[in-house]
Order: sequence, then structure tokens, then C-alpha cells
Amino acid sequence: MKKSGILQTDFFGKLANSPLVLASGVIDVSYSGMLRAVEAGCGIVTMKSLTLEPRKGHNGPVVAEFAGGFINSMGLCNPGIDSGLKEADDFKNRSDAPLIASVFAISTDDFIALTRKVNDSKADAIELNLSCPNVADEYGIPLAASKEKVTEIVLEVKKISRLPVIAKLSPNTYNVPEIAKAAENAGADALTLINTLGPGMVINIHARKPMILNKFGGISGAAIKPVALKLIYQISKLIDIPIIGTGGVLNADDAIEFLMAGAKYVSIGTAVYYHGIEVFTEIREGLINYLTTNNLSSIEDILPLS
Ligand code: RRO
Repeated sequence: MKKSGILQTDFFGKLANSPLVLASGVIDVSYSGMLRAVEAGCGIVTMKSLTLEPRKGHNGPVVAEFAGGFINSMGLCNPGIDSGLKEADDFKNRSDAPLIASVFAISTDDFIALTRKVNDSKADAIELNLSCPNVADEYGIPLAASKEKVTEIVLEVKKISRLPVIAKLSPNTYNVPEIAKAAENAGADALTLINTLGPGMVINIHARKPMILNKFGGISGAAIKPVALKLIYQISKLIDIPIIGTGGVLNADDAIEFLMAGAKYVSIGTAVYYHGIEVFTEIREGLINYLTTNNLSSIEDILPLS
């Protein structure tokens, strides 16, 4: 990893070595996976969304590749909040990189219980996953589809959280900007935009069956990048809180597009499946080259489009 300060950025008063974020759900159940991401050049890590109780998730295959990216229906597999936060603390005992604890629930009370646990951990921020597209059979449509629910949950969590609160929203509704504004009005400190698109479906024509056992799943990768960019651009004009942009970032040029759309941080998930964890090194070096070539002295000099 090249040593350079020009990518350093602030994350709620903590120093991040780059604006690159490890997306939730990618090699982030254990502290060692998150450490590897940071060693490769990632500045901030997000953990897999944690629920109050452990969850096995859906039966496999849960992930498949198609021309535009990936389809997944992991089904919220996670070790539960208590074990998950032990990994968070193990990570923080070994690294200064900011860590975002992602949590998932369907009721305000459960979000409050999860927040109390995160308060007692070494995490640097809490992300409310209001937008998993893969558990509608169990829980109904994601909370992020409702302005009222987003408002209530963010308001209540903000009352008790000692950490910055990030709301992760869904692209799968027409009024995302309105919901984003509601999250900010309720006190959210940042937004993560966007969770996976869909659900969608990919079929194996030889086996005559869907590529994943759950049939439908969230779509990530190159196919969703224009949707993410459009929402980030539109929403960044409406709100004053920072945006963690995510959705199809595969290389440094993509990351620069996200910064130009108005994101402050750029989160990377699917690219790790294609290129391994070294993708953070590649993107980091690509960003440094872009800054140097354009005579810019800091990542914050990549300004959003008007
Ligand atoms: O675990 C999943 O199936 C999953 C989650 Br929690 C999420 O937020 N987004 C996604 O695409 N998959």
C-alpha cells in the first residue's frame, strides 16, 4: 500500500486513511477480514448487518454472477449482535480505522436494543440497515420504503445513540429523495446510498432453474451504478449530511464518479468478489494518480458536480 496523506479524510472526528469503505456483507464477519481490507487501503470498514439473535441465512446457492454484476439472497446470515460486536472490538484493538456497526431489525424496540449494545462496543458509528431486499417473505417490505417508519426509527435511535447514526436506504421506491430528507430531519448523521436493487432474478437456462435457491435477490455491481449515481446526485443537493455512496464501484474511475455525484465516502463490495481484497490497493492508487495528474492536493478537492 502506497503511503500518502492526500487520501486521508475525516470520519466524524476520526481519521480515515482513505474515503474507501468496505461495504456491509463482504469479508466483514470476522476482525481478520476487516484488517485485511484496511491493510489493502480501505479507510473505513462496515460489518455485516447484525441482528439481535444469530441467523443462519438462506440456503445456497445464495450468490450468482451475471453479465451486469451479482445477485444475492444471503438472507441476513450473521452471528448475532453479541458475537458480532466481539469481532468489532477485536478489530478496534488492532486498528485505528473507523468501524461502522451495521444493524438490522424490524421494530423500533429492537433497533433500540441493538443500539444500546453498539453503544457499549468500540464501534465508531452505527448504520441502520433499513433496506435489506431479501427478507420480505419474513418481515414484509423494507422499512426504507416508508417515510414514517424511517423517521420514527432514526428519531428513537438518535435519542440514545452515543455514536453517529447512519441510515442505509433502498433504491427500490420512487420517493427515495423524500425519504432521505426525512432521515436527515429525524437526526441521521449520514446516509448510505444505496442497498442492492430489486429484488431481481437470474435464470440458468441449462438447469431450467433460478441461479439462486431463493429465486429472487438483490442486484449489485455495474448494472446498478447509474441508479446509485443518480440518487446520490439528487439527494446530495437536498441534504447537508454526508453520503456513503455505494453500488457498482469497480475501479478508481467509478469511485471518482461517486465523489463527483456528491458522495463523501465510497463503499465497495461486489468488486471484492471480482478482484479480491487488493481492489482497495488498486482503487487507492488510481485515486492518487488522478489527484496528482490534476494537480489536486486532497481527495476533498474532487468537487461534486453543480
Ligand atoms: O443478507 C442479505 O441477504 C443482504 C442484506 Br442484509 C442487505 O442489506 N442487502 C443485500 O443485498 N443482501
